[in-house]
Amino acid sequence: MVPHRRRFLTAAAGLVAAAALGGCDRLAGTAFGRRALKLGEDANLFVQRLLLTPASLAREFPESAISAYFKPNGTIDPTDRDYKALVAEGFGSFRLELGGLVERPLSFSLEQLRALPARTQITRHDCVEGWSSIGKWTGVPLAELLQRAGLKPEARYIVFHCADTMELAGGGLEGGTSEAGDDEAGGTPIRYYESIDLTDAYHPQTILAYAMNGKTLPVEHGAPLRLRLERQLGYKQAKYVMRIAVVDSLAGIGDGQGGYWEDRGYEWYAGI
Ligand SMILES: Nc1nc2c(c(=O)[nH]1)N[C@H]1C(S)=C(S)[C@@H](COP(=O)(O)O)O[C@H]1N2
Ligand SMILES: [Mo]
Repeated sequence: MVPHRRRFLTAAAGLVAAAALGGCDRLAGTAFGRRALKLGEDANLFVQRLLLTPASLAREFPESAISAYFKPNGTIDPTDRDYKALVAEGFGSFRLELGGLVERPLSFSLEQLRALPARTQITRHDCVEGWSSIGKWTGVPLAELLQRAGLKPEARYIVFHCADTMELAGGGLEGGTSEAGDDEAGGTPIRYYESIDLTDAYHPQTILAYAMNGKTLPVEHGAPLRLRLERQLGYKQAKYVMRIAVVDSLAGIGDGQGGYWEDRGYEWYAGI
């Protein structure tokens, strides 16, 4: 412990000196510099581990606790033309888009998502309306996707853009794009959206689920992909997720409160 600590302090002092002398390129070019940079990586890992302590996991249940009936809620059958086309072809051409403040914008087919490391969890869903259901969810941890895309330093929030129109904005300046919605007349479709911070984004139980109770996720529960975020209320669990955007502020999303329901008065942090 003690020698390790001394090495740390020596390396840290040296790091400052070397950085002052010639910047990171020169630092990385030396054996000493490589050691110092490696130390930074270890520190990042340490902070991640701290954030991911098992004590902060939401409760998980045995198979026997799974609800015989899991109530579908909110949108249960999107009428949006683009979404219906995806349903009709079994989501074969579905791509999840991941962009915004990332080093590498990515897009994933369902097949690609299913090939990534998966997590299964049996958890209780609590809706703000006062009902609960227990379900088994399987999906890819959001952290896996974010790691592949690489967050830029300014990244603060993850925004989920969904396929389902909740209402039509009263024929604003942007005009009704007829290909976007199901309703032919007036208004820009306002589709469901949600957001979380990076702590929740990297939480091990934060997954994009493509299966429920061991079967392909059904349309009423958010096919082909829905968020599971087990330490928060039901409305945070975005269904029909099409696009994920990494942002530095929620100000430009909807009316600025971070979600469809948040913009209508619900709490942004809906901890249970
Ligand atoms: N895209 C989308 N996601 C949504 C909603 C919605 O209407 N549209 N409703 C939310 C609410 S209030 C709840 S309780 C859950 C319901 O999920 P379930 O249908 O699987 O029970 O989805 C949440 N996610
Ligand atoms: Mo809900």
